[in-house]
Parts: sequence; C-alpha cells; structure tokens
Amino acid sequence: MTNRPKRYTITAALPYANGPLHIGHLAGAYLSSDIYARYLRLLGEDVAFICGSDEHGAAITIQAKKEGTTPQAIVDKYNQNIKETFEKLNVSFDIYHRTSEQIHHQTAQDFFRQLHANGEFTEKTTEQYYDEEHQQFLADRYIKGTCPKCSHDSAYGDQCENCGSTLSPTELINPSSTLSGNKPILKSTTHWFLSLDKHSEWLSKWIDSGILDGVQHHDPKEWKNHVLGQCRSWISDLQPRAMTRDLDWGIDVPQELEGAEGKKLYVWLDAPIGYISATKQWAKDNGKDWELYWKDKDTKLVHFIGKDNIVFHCIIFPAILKSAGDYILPENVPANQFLNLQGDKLSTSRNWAVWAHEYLEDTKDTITNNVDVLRYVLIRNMPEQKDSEFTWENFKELNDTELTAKVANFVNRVIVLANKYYEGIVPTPDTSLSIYSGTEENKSSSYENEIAEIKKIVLQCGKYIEQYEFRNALKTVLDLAAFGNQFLQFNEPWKTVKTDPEAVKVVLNLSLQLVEALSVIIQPFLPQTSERTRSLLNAGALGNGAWNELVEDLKTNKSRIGNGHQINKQFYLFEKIPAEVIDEQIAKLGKTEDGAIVYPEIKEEASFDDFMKMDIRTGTIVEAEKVPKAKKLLKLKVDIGMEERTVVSGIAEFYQPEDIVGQQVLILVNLAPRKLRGVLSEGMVLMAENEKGELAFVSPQAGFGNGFTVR
Ligand code: B3M
Ligand code: ZN
Repeated sequence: MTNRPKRYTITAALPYANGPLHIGHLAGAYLSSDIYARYLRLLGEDVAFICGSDEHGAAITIQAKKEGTTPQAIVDKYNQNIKETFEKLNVSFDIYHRTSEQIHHQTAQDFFRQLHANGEFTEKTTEQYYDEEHQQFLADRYIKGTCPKCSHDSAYGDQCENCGSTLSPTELINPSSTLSGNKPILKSTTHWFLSLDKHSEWLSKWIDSGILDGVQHHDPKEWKNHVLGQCRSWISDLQPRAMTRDLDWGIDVPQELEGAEGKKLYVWLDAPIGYISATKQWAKDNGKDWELYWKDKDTKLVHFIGKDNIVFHCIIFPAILKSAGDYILPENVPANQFLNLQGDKLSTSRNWAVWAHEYLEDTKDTITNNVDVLRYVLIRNMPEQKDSEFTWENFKELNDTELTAKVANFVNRVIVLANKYYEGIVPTPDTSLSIYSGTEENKSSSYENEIAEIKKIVLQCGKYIEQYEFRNALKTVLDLAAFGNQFLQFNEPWKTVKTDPEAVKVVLNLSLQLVEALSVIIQPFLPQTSERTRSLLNAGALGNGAWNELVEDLKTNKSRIGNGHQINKQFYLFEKIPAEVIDEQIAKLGKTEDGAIVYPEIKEEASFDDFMKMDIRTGTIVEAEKVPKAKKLLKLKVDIGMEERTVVSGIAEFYQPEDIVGQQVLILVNLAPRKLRGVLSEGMVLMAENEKGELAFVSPQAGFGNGFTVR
C-alpha cells in the first residue's frame, strides 16, 4: 500500500437550494464523492464527508421572484427537499449543513476579516450595470445578453451556459436586466477585490507541477486533463476579482469595515467556506477537532464538483485558503463533465430533466431496488472525462442485462442451490479437491486458486476507486459477478451433485465466499444491494475496515462465510423492468407534473415602437454550408430580394446544409452585424423552438416573394 494520509476531508459541491436534485447533479458531484467516501471508510480510514445547501446568491433570489415568495421560504423548502432526497439515495454525508447557519455566517465573516487584515483586498470603484426601475445593481445572473463567443442569445453576466465561457457582464452584447427587461445603465460602486494576480506565481507552480512552498504537494498527473486545462487557461490571465456584491440577500460584509453598509459577501467567497463551517459543526456534534481536517498536513482534501465549478475550487478557493493562513489545499479536484438526457442538454426551465425525488416516487412499486438501479446507471455513464448521455432505453438495458442477468442471477443461483442441496447450511469443503476454474472453460483449478482470482478483482476495483475511475471500478464489480456465473457454468453442480457431491461442496462453498466478496465491493456503489446481499447470506452489517478484512482473509484463504453457517431463503436483488415503466418516464420529459407542456414565460412588455424597430423580411436560403469546427453553426446565404445576406445560424444540429437550400424563411435584417468564428453575420434567420429544444423554420406561404417586410 502507498503511504496513506492520516485522514480525509471529502467535499461535494454545495447544491443551490433553489430547486430539487436531478440526475445531472447526481452524476456530477454526489455519486462520485459517495463512492470515494464509502470506500475509504471500508478501508477503516478516518473520513469527514461534507456537504450542505448553498443558500445565498442570485440563484436563490431569482427563484424566489419566480415562485412569488421570499428567499427564506425558497431555501427552507429546497434545503428540506434536497436533504431528504440525498438520504433516500443513501448518499452518506457525515453532515449536510446550510450556509444560512449562524456558525457559517461567523466563519465566512472571519475569513473576510482575516483576508482584509492580511492586505489581500484592494478597494476599487468601478462602473457596474444598474437597473433604474428596480434601483438595484445587477450582479452576474441578473444580466442577460448575447454571448460574445458563441452568440447564444441568453448568456448570463458571469457565464454562457451554451458554450461554457466565463464572462463578465460588460462583455455581453445587448445586455438587459432580468428584473425589468430594460437596458441597464452603468453606475459606479465600490467593492473589495481579491488580488488574484498577486497569487499567480505560486498558483501556476502548484497547478503545473504540484509543488507548494517548495515541497511536492500532489502529483499533477493524477489530475484530470480537462481540469488542468481549465486551470491553465485561467492562470495565464488572473485579474483581481470582486468579493462583495450590492445585494440584499447573503452574508453581510463585516459591518465594522468602512463602506460595508448594504454590501454582501460574493457567494463564491461564502459557499466554499461552507465546507469549513460544516466541518466545524460536525466536529462539535461528534467530539472531534475540526482543525485537524483543514489544517493538518497529513489530511488529504479532495473536492468533488461539476466542471462549471472548476476555477472556484482550483484557483479562487485555494488562493483564499492560502491567504487566510495555515489551511491545507486540495490534493485533487476530480471534476466531472455534464450528463445529457435523451440526446439533449438537461434544462430545468424546459423540464428536460429526471428529478430524483420524482423518480423515487414513480418507481417505488414498479422497479425492484429502484435506488440502486438509478445509482448503477448513473455511475456506469458517469461523465468522468467527457460529457455523457442518459437514456431511458439504456437504463432498462443496463438493468435487464447487467444487474438482473449478471448480478442478481448469480447471487440467486448460489442461494437457491445452497438451500436446495444443503438446506442453507454452508457445506464444509475438501480444499484439496480439484474443480474447474471460473476464468476458462475446462481449466482445472483449486479452492486456493479461485480465491486468488477473487482477490485480484477486489484489489483492481480498489485501485480504480483510488484513481477516481469509478466507471472502471464498477465494471470490475460486474466482472466479479460474471466470474461467478462462469464458475457455476463451467462446474455444472446441478449435473454433478449426484455423481461428485464432494466437489459440489467445494463449488458452492467457493460461490458463497464469492457472493460475500461481492457484497463488500459493491457497497460503495450500491449500498442497498450490499445490504440485501448480506441479508441473503445472513451475514452482519459491514463495519469500517471491512474491505481490508476481506483482502486479508482472501490472502490467507480464510472463509468469511463459515462452514455450518445458516443462510437465508432467496429473493431477487433485481428484476427486469416492464417496457411501460420506461415509456411513462419518456412521456414525462418536457412536460409539467400534470402532463402539460412547459411553455416559456411571456417576456416583459414591449412597446409598438420597440416592435417597429425590427426589420423582419421574407427570404429564401440559396446556399448553406457547415462552419468548420463549430458543430452547431451553418453559414447561410439568404436572398432578400434586393441583395443576398450572409448569416451564421445555430441550426446545424437539426438541418443538413443540402436539405435547406430553397427553404423560405423570415429574417431580421437590421440586427447589428457581428463576427462569428471569423464569418461576418448580417442578420438572423427566425426559428421556432419547441419544448424539446428542437428548431423549425418560420416561413411565408409557398411562393411568396423575397424581401417583403413582416409586420
Ligand atoms: N452552489 C454552484 C452549483 O450548484 C454552487 C456550488 C458551490 S460549492 C462551494 O453549481
Ligand atoms: Zn456562449
């Protein structure tokens, strides 16, 4: 074994308490962190697994406005909902805290004071967008506009969700306030900026070589490429970043500081400190010393997050931790990418999502072991290195062909045969007898060799988990079940039980040991299945250190399900899913709870003059081609009567260039021209978008001429 740290602090991104959890969240930060924490506990390690609700920031206040209620009511409602869902999914946090707790406000303010005292801030007065009607500065998410990078028309002030670029509000083209819909004005305001630029030297050394204060802190080769890539592109251009906001919801800037009135801490300063406050609370409740988990060099800190949180955890939070004093930094940040659903991006507003709490409710009587089926499918498809895809068809397929046909089938066969031949009493094997191997047909083997095979798989599984390769790790669990199935198949105890009963005792004893090993290594992934399997074996609950004990026992050939032990009667761990159950789930996508389609909200009122400003005309596409290296964009030539216009249009996912030449369209011809991927776009072809995000042309009646206005 490699040198292990004394303890682990494992964090999972604090979900915003502004809505329920969907499968994208689970496949992002939560199942990965749960596997890792569970595994380490099974190794007997000292683990603090930390999470909680992120209850501040515009994500909350915007949702409150949408639901016509207060931010407090929103966070109370969703904190409860999220916490319960995590419990039902058996995500094993040691604490699920809230950033609204007093202990957190205190901790975050103390950090701010410390950074302030250490001279980490500069106060700067800058011009920021302000909504005159609402008399409010517009932070990040309160501003929408066209993305300067990909021309997506509803990018936020801090980020474009279409192309993933990080933005600042003033970069947006045609910015508008999400509060009033008005064009915001610029107004000056003073804020505290964290001088990130001062930290770029040690940060880039730390990211690139893993060296911190002259010593090897971690091996950067163990970090994911996409994480390192994002970090490097940020480090090359570190700018001071405002750590306060003009808001009325959040943690107050310490009021003794001059100019603090009306200012709140930036949510990305506040939220990560939430990991520390949560640890304090947990330590207090459990008689532990929180400082060991955040300050002792022999503690390994790992942050589990989704890819949209990388810079905050790899650059900004480390800079804060280091500036504040003697805190440790993360040894890894194994961020996951995004999960898509049935061929499209997850979208909360279009209800293109599978909500965990709804799934659990919908399937509790129709899918056997429904919690673990969902966990299994999400781990099998975890977006570890690149975006991945969830489909209900694949969900059924994996349940039927892997969980049912391999795992449940193997365990069931062993339990049934042991009950049938020995009334459920574990037979005593003559370990000197020869039997067939589970690895290759007709290969003769021994009890000892087969135990060694099991051990190999168990060790491989652990190795993968330590490398954050959870998909591969889960595959080894499946390998163990497949190995067991083959072992039975090659030995055919049902044929030889009469002719060679002594060999059959060896085969079934070994099979029971295999089932027990399976119940251990499956635990980090499918905890309920582990429990159910152990109940079939009539074996006790797995305690801390159980994985180590298993490995030790496998090394010394000690049976873990002893001779003469009484097991229980069979029941199925998993069963095939009826097609209707899946069909029902597919039908729900893009609809509200009562089956109605989710229509976009009606926008703010526009005046007749606003409308008349837009010059919309009839036209016909006369040429179309792909834009190189842009999978969404087509370059079109549109005939508008008096001339031809070049337009770059984001429709490539729905239309082939050759199919749309001759298509009549409506085109906005007086939109300010702009360059996209080096091509000057001189207008916008109007498209209708449905609840699934599919696009369709809007055109005049066939044969209507080009160049005429629409009004
Ligand atoms: N709540 C962002 C998110 O949900 C944020 C994570 C905070 S982690 C400290 O994507
Ligand atoms: Zn964009």
